[in-house]
Amino acid sequence: MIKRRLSKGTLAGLFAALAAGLLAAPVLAGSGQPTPKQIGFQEAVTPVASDIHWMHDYVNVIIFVITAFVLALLLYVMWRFSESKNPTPSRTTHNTTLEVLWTVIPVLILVAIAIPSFKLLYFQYTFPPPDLTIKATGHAWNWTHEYPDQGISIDSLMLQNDERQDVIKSGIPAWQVPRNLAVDNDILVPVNKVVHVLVTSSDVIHNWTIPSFGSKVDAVPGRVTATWFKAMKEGIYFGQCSELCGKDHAFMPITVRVVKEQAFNDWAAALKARDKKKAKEIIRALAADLPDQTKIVADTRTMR
Ligand SMILES: [Cu+2]
Repeated sequence: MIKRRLSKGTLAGLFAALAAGLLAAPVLAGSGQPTPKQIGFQEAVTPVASDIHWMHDYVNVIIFVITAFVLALLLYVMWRFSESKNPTPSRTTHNTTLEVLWTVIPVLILVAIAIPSFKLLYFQYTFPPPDLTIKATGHAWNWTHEYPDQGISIDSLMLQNDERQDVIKSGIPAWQVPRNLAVDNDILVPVNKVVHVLVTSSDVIHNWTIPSFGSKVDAVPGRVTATWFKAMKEGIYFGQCSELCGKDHAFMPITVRVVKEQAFNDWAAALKARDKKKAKEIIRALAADLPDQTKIVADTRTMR
């Protein structure tokens, strides 16, 4: 009797821990960059990322229910049909009702997953008309971002540790200069605008990725691939090359600042006029105004 109660208690504890992990996942993360003790995704700031997070949680619930059901069945079978409880096994080999059920129910579950999954896929690949187009070219090992309509081009290289210290000393808050993610030249995009990113490579296959935007697309030499995003929250968002490309694959990050349209226009105009100093000043002013995104956010999928 005591033994049975113990096993029930352990089981309940296990389920509780799993459920807690599942529910906690969307909340234990910051925005735009990884944060210590993070469990969930970085905050979604685009409709696509928001839908990806929803899809993840939805499928996770289904996985949890199926796993719990199969575990319960296994435990029941081990107990009910053990040799001591069931010395003469039944010789039944077919049960039509059961066979129909275990075929039809999984099919229905797959359909329930497929419908939102295809919807999401269509959403990701149906590009709304662009407000801004950027061409991102991966090199071994850095990124070039060109703004064809603004006539500007920006090379971004990862900051080494001593360079990071210099940037922090120049007035950029330390949380905006994370190790192995910060670059020397951030790129800017306007908030609430549709941005098309045309992605290619000058050498090997790289991948242009910003987790908070739900954007991830291969950069293939000789081809142009594309992604789009509509960032709905001002801030600084970091990404990395996400296709194994060689020895410095881990050291070619991407830094995107989402800013008000006026700030974007000023910055683009300054760069067009080759006034790098003014462009840096605009970024410094923006950086000072940002609330700390490494703080845990309450809901990571609010953008829709
Ligand atoms: Cu790469």
